Amino acid sequence: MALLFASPDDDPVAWTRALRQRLPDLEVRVFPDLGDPAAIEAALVWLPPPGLLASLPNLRAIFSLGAGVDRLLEDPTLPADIPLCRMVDPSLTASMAEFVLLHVLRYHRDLDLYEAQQRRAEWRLVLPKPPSATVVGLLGLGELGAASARLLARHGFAVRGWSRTHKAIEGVRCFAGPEEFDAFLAEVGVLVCLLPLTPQTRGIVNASLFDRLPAGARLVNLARGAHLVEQDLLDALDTGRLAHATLDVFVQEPLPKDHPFWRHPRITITPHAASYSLPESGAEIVAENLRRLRDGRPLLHVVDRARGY
Ligand code: OXD
Repeated sequence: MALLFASPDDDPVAWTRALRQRLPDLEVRVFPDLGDPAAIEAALVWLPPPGLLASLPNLRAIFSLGAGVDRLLEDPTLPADIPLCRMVDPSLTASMAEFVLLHVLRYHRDLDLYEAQQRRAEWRLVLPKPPSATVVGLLGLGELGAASARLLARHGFAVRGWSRTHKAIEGVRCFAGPEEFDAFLAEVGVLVCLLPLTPQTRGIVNASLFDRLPAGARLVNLARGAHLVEQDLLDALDTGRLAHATLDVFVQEPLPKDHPFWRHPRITITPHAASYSLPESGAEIVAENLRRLRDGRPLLHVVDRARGY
């Protein structure tokens, strides 16, 4: 069986090696060297050029290298009848939870304030408080949100989570649906967005959400840029409704050089760096799905296209 690997961000050599260690008969073709497209039965992709997957006449499965599949689903030529699988990989989940903890700790220990004070050469101590005094709210309790919530709870933070349907996670106060949205937000000091991007969640991080948070809350968006209404964030930071924001994802990536976020004193930017899948563990998941594809067994982590994740 031939698999097409296409990603501008992942190492094709490491992935090919890791896949072939598990499936020695697998032929891996690395975009743009497709060879005969008719021989390709599976594709492992991140941000493939629109139309690429539709050009493979015998494709039987699409595996995403990322947890989020919104960009794939936005391609109008994406073959409708071929299973699309999300990446659910322990290394991706662990690196996301680690990044969430990093930023929550940073806000909890007021490093954003100290960085601002440093710019003014100002020496002023903010008395530390215990983690239980910081309420962290996770928007999204899927694979990544739930793992992050558990890690935060283990560190002693007061953790709340909000999702479309009810979840039960030990140590986490779980809220669900539009009717519990206000109650979820009411006491959140650090809001972390880890939602999938769907028509329902696009623009969900907006002025009306900020108004429901306690004044001076901090925001961490690690999901997708389109969850956030950019001008609403700038306004909320200007009025002090929000104290600070950390953004890893943007509507346009790379973030254009003249974008106001770059130079804003109360925004921290990272270049879509929160989480990544290591070939050694991610390849295990893909290899298992390739075995299942070969044997005609049900694939793992198939996206519900109507739901969008
Ligand atoms: C993902 C991402 O979807 O890195 O995994 O954004």
